[in-house]
Amino acid sequence: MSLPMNSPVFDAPALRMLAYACGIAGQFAGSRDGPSVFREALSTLPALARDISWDSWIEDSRPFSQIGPQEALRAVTGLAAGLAADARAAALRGGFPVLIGGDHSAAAGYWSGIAQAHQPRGDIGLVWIDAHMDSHTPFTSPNGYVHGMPLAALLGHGDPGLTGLLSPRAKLRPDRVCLIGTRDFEPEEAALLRTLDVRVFYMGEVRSRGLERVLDDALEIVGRAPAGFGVTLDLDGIEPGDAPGVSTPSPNGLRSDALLPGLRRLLRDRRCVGLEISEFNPSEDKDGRTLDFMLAVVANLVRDRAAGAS
Ligand SMILES: [Mn+2]
Repeated sequence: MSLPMNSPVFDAPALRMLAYACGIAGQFAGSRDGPSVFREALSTLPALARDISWDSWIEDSRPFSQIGPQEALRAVTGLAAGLAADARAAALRGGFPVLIGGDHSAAAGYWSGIAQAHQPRGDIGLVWIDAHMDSHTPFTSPNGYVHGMPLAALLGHGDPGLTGLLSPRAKLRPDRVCLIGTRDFEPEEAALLRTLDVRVFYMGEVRSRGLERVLDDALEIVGRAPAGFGVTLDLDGIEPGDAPGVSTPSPNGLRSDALLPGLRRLLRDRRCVGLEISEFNPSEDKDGRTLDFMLAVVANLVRDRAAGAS
């Protein structure tokens, strides 16, 4: 590890937070409020707030009603460029970068930035936890929503504005990526991932083998990447009863009581270089269940990173 994460000379905060306060890529205004609701809740927990700095706040405030897919793609591309630059800067500054979204189009900018920060050591891997594949291109998408495209873009497929963030190269290698909890997708996306030979741990496999075994295999895949690996959590990957605060819920998902220790295992791995939590829509959250889950993930992360740094 050449990063200063564990170096005593750096006085970096344990976590560097980035916000993507946008819902435009999925046309759900509620997900735009996700980062501010999360930040507000975090600020009431001083034990955590001390170890956290907010480095970047990407916000989109335009009205949703008249925006078509083409205009949304242009807008998202501009926001993603800013996010990519900020994510790269946060990763290079030291401290563990965490993105809070916002719709999942955040992934294109965030992981492009993280990948470019680590590029001198080679590729990064990525664990993609999500009900969906997010592997459409503008040619295959049935509705043109950009939040259904970020994984394809990171693999080098799609609109050049998204595939070419910071660098024209593909940001992820298919053999160092895997999806977990997949259950809701279109055939064109499955076809792209099959062609690229990306490993997909469908929800059926998670249920039959158990999340622990699946994570063993996932770590084997993403652990091949020489520059470490990231974790992207689309909250709709979780069973809607456990995390209702999302825009596109999908039944029969990952149970939060198993996912919380599973995520902790991934995130405390010394090779882990970043976390993204996306699609938090507070207007759909019941009893703050989704917010509580996010806070628990971040609390574990702060504890584990602070312990690792001392
Ligand atoms: Mn997603």
